[in-house]
Amino acid sequence: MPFSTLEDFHFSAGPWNIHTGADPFGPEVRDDRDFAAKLKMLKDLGFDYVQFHDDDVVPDSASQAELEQIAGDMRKLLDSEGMTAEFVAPRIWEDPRTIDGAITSNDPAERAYGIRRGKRSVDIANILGCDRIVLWPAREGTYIREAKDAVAASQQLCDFANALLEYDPKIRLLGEMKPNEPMDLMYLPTTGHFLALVYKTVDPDRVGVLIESAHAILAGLDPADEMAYALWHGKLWGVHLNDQNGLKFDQDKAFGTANLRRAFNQVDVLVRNGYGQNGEIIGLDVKAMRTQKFDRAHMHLKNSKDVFLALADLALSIDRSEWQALRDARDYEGLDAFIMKQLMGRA
Ligand code: XUL
Ligand code: MN
Repeated sequence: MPFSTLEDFHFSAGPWNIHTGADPFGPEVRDDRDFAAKLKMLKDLGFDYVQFHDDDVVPDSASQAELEQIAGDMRKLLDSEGMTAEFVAPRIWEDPRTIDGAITSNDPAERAYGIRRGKRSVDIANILGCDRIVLWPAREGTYIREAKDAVAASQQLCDFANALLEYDPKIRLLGEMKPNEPMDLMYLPTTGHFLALVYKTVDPDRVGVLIESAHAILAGLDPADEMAYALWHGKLWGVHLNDQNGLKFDQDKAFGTANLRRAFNQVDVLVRNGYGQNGEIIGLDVKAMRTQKFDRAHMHLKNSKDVFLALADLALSIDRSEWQALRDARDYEGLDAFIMKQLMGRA
């Protein structure tokens, strides 16, 4: 696979990435914007794709007929702005029926609700014209290990994937794994766990992963190596680039702002492995600081995209023969200095 070019990269973000600044300890600090305003903002910033949760498009209370109508209207709005849906993710963590999980709840009626919600996301995706469903299994875990049977839970996660794959023969499912939040003990806490589950599903060819930088970092893993492993499986179908300052809450910092070198290594592995050439999108999952004023509370998106493009430019122009010569000589101190100079613009 040849290297990606800058033209291979298309960017996406979700409406939740332009937000009001509420956090678990305090209320909103900025006004909200309606979806159409967010869409225009994204377009102006050079984004061509939008990420959706199911209820960003259609409220869960809508009937099937209403779903078709509302999702159809959203499709028209996207078309009129020249935007495309990247994926739909069932928001299976806010409903009272999913307090104990939507997939691994001990109550079969709640598990049935989770599957119904997943199928509705497939219906919405079809109307929006995208074939990707992203699964972030937020409440699939426990606060105390004795609360659920972890072997049964593994099968329930596989059953959920199978239900969606069987519901629609074209849909693809992307697992987005996160180790630390909101549950204490999360099932399938890393990409590697989900990749092992992929091969137990009824159609492994239609199951892959979306890797979020911060989620890998929170698991104590290097996001570039996580991406490399998924690329080797041919299963890196989405990314959520962002950054994370140590083992804290999921910060969703702008890409590259906590650790530029770690960001470069993510971009480099994507560039070297032709990411984007089969329709994969550069997705961002970033949030403006709570302390940012309203009028420029979208600049974290632009900043992240600019950092990505600058690092992609570096990955495409860096002297790879010098890099290789340093590897061949096992001069890793020299390689360390070489990379640092590149990142500092002092090469
Ligand atoms: C949670 C997270 C989600 C998913 C989509 O940490 O990243 O927003 O990206 O459900
Ligand atoms: Mn994410």
